[in-house]
Amino acid sequence: VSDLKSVLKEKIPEQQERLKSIKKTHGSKELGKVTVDMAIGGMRGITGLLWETSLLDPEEGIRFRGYSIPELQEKLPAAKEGGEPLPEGLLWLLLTGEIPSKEQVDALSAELSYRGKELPGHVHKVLAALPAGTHPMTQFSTAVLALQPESQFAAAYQKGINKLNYWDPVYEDSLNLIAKLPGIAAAIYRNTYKGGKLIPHDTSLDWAANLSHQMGFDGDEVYELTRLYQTIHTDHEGGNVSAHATHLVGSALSDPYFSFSAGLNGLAGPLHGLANQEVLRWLFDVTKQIGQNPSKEEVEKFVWDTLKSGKVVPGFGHAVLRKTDPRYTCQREFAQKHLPDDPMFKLVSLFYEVVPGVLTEQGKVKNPWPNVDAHSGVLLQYYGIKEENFYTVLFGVSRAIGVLSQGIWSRALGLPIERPKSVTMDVLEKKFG
Ligand code: NMX
Ligand code: MLT
Repeated sequence: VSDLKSVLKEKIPEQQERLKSIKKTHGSKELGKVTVDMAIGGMRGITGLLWETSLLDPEEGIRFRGYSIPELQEKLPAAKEGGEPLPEGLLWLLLTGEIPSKEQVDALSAELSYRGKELPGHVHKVLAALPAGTHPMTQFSTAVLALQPESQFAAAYQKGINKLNYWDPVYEDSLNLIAKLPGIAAAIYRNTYKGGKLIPHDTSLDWAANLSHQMGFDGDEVYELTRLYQTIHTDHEGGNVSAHATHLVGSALSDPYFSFSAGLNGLAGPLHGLANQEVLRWLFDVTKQIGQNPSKEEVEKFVWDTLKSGKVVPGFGHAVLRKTDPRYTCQREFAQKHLPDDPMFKLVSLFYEVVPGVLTEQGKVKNPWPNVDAHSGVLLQYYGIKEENFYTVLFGVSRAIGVLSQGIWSRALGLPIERPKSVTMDVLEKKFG
């Protein structure tokens, strides 16, 4: 067997046994303590989720099924010799734990192309009915929800599917949804910024190149950027807002359309995925106020002014990471290779020199280093994707690959409905007062 679904299916029984044995042998052991600060402080530091597809180390950053980003760049099949990984390969890795061959990835590209080449007509109508000026993330989440009537899982549940088989229609829904996302994102882009003239899906292109192509951007380099971008934004373990929201909603056995739409609504927040849009606005503010070539001192003052006005510095800080995000580093390397003299890249580099020092001096943040969102917009700008309001949609397309892969495993492993206990202030005062 070598197609994705068969390889995945073979792995499920052994992983179910593995989890059973972990529960039996270690089920009552403690993973850590929970303090009042943690309950009040967004559950920061509580280890309380099972998430198989990736794991975040505070110092080293993300690993996908054990592989770092440089390792993925080396090992995953690429569209061209020495090029960036194909995100379809990462989908395979996240679902099976195995690095696929080029043939397997090509077959998966063709399958996604087949599943995704047409959007149901009503999705276009739903998008067209939204008022002009509706934010692209609102459009995106709405379009995903508009696909929900296609859910094979919801239909199977109504027919009384055995819980042992949940994973199968969830797999079908997830693959169909991932396949359709480039078409949805491109339709939103073309409707919002290019007068509604859509560009048809090209069955000869891989999944990421099709996204770029349907948006209206063709060429080797922009395809490579899209492949890299779509690979690195997929997954960031389970506790981030979009992953956790998708997981939470899916745990009620809401189907992948419902749960991913919920995840997108979380990604649309400025402290999470919308930060990539905010970074671009902030960089434009800098150039408007102090020009394209500001000095270090001018940038330093600008950062302090942002902090003093009670705003966050977008693209910096992280809830778990304590070093520069490796997703930032690989985008920096891409820029050094392809756009070393771009003035906006130089500005981003200047911020990398200045911001961590200012945030450290201010003494509030736990992590003064840049995250993924500090760099992505500048690369997109360079290739002509100038509309920063759209950037979080691109993040969302990628995030589907991670959170839906875990969603399939959550159903295969029979994970239960998520329902942590909450308390009132009254309870805390009575308990500890
Ligand atoms: N600029 C200014 N203040 C900050 C920043 C920042 N970049 N990061 C953290 N702080 C503040 C934070 O608001 C908090 O202040 P207060 O005590 O007044 O509430 C204090 O520093 C301590 O926060 P941390 O524990 O360091 O950070 P936390 O885990 O609460 O939040 C983020 C993590 C990512 C939400 C936060 O660093 C932030 O708001 N960064 C800017 C927005 C951003 O770039 N988000 C994108 C994250 C990546 N992604 O794609 O999702
Ligand atoms: C993410 O990619 O989800 C962000 O870095 C946020 C996080 O991990 O908390």
